[in-house]
Amino acid sequence: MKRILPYMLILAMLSALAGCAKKPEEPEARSVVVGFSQLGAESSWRIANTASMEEAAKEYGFGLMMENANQKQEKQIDAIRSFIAYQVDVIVFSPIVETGWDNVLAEAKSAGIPVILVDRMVETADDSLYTAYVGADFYAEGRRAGEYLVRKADALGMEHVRIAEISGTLESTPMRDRQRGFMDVIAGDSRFEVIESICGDFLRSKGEECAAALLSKYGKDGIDVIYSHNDSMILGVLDVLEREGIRPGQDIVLITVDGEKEAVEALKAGKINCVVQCTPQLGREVMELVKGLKAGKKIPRVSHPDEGAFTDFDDLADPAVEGF
Ligand code: GYE
Repeated sequence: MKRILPYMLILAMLSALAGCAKKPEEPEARSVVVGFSQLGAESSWRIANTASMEEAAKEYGFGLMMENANQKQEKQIDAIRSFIAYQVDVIVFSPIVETGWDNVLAEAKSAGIPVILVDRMVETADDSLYTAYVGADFYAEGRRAGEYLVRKADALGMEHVRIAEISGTLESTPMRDRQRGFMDVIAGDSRFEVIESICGDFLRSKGEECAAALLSKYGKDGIDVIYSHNDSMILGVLDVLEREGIRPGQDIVLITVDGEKEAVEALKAGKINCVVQCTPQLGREVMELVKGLKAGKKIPRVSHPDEGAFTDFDDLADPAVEGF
């Protein structure tokens, strides 16, 4: 038996080698490598988005080099430079803020590597620095939040509505556009007053801090509505309100954006009044564009997913009312 073992090993190695020899017959697509710079892990939305990108890359048979920047722009720039050095086929990235990318994007361009922006946008004078954008229409999301509030104020007969806004990361696309869309809807209606806008960086812990600061400044009777730019922050607010014996969704109207499970459950429980949807499932659309690019096709410049909102005016028992 002892003598047979080495032969068996050799045989096993030979058949493994034979297996290797088959490799070139694998689908062409496997030779595509995508460099993906994710901006962080600040929310359930972000974690679901990362998973969506990983799953889609696998499904399309693409290699995915992913770097997570932990909310640091410099780290994203480093990651993009490493993708250029590696000569990936396509660079995909979610810019944490909108400005400051021109140099590194110009480097990608001169290396001949196309860039697809996912989730967030860049602000640049040179539109040729990126090939496509895949992500939500954040302005429309902000408008949906505002439209809900107008309807709610009408339904409750509110005459003076004091709104506190908890914003996402300053200078990021969702922060800017969710604010702009919301403000555009309520502007010119004298019932509405934005008493304060503070930044919670899309983080649950900061949502808590913001809620505590707002309550100590205005008291529970000084705030009618809290509009949060994402679910993580509103869930932090909810924790604080409940701790203070304030009934979320009743004493203070809560409006949020994303649609993660915990927030949708809170909506069903009457603790949140409106959840504007923003899907993190962007991976397939991105990989479809990568495939198109590799096939030499012209790809759409902007792709927005279809989105809506869940509110306390809806039939919340409808199975379509579901979080991610
Ligand atoms: O709403 C928030 C996340 O950019 C759409 O970032 C994304 C936002 C999302 O941290 O939860």
